[in-house]
Amino acid sequence: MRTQVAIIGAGPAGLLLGQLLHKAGIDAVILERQTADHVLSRIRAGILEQVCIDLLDEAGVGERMHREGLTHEGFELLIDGRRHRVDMAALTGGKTVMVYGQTELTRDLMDARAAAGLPTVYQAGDVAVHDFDTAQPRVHYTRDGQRHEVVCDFVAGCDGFHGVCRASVPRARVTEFEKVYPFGWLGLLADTPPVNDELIYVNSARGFALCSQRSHTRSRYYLQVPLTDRVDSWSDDAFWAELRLRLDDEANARLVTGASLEKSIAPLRSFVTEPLRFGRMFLAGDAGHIVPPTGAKGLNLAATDVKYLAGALIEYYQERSEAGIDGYSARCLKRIWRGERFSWWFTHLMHHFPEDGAIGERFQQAELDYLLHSESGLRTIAENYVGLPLDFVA
Ligand code: RFL
Ligand code: PHB
Repeated sequence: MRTQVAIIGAGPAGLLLGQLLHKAGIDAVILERQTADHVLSRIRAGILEQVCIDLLDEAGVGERMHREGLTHEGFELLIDGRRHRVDMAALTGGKTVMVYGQTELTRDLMDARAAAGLPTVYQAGDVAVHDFDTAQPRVHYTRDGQRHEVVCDFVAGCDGFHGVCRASVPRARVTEFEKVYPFGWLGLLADTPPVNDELIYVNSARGFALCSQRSHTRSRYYLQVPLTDRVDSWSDDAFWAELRLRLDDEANARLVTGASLEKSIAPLRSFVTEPLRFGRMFLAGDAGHIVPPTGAKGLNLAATDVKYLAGALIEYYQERSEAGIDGYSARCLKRIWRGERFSWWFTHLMHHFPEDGAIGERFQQAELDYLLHSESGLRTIAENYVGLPLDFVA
């Protein structure tokens, strides 16, 4: 098979790239290791920045998102039993975020791709990328016991943190920056009305918790748990009981519990690969970088990588200019590091780090005390949360 761009991975990054390239008349094939149902069963992000919303509109898949997504103008911080509202809109000149699950966004992209008759190979096994330093990269995969080859101009590595693209680059050509946090997030999804109209980020004596949502009838909650905890040892009842201990009276009075639709533990990690381009192969989204989910940045950073990559490839095909692809890595990394810094900092502010000792706890309390009583402090949180501008002056 011959195509212009071979996209590895049908997560949000790969599917969005496929859609933007299609709109520009550029051919792409997507190779995905899992089934479509498996991709849709992974419950992940829930908050979209305006940049991401605009991009989905540009890709022509924003209709259901605007109909069903919930616009949020603020969120709450529950610190030591007291609520503090971060009025994002007031602090950022009217910016907001949207609650719309990654699953829904992925489904919209999959539907648009199917409706346009664009090729996606699900259950593509043993994907291997070759010759990405030449003008004609090749990708091999197996399907139903048969080996296939895709010959292309470019490879887009949208295959997530455990993907094959980054792993195919000789070690000497990559620098990886990594921090693994000493706890995970236990998440629970339930068809119960959310406990609050807005999200509540909780720093309690028993650790972090988050009250999030997918709609007016579906809630998503998270608890900070030790890395040694196993999801099987957390019954639904145990989850709700622990959540109650981390919430305030007002939230407990409104909390509606119910059977979980999904429950999983995600480890927390900060990770960046430099560079993001290797000859004619590019990394985008989780394939190149991971953030802890506290700042809700993972999916949004993936979307901006894709915006830059689509722009660079369109410039290459339409104007025969390599400027965009040459600048891709540096341009993305500048934004990625800002998202990484915020996610790391906000994670530090909101979680328990027992190994930092009593002095670490006092520093955290003092920092929260400063931020929550300073308009500049609150604006710093709000500005980062709604998403920093796309390009910064060097
Ligand atoms: P994805 O979504 O991981 O998609 C990558 C796709 O590539 C496929 N793949 C391969 N295909 C072919 N051959 C191979 N060898 C392949 N290896 C992998 C995979 O099956 C998959 O379908 O990456 P993408 O598209 O870059 O999207 C990024 C987002 O998914 C991610 O940033 C966020 O979901 C991160 N994240 C969260 N972000 C938030 O903002 N809020 C959250 O609450 C939140 N929760 C999460 C998360 C990420 C998690 N992971 C990755 C473990 C919870 C979890 C559990
Ligand atoms: C979610 O709804 O899954 C969610 C929301 C905000 C975060 C992380 C996860 O910071």
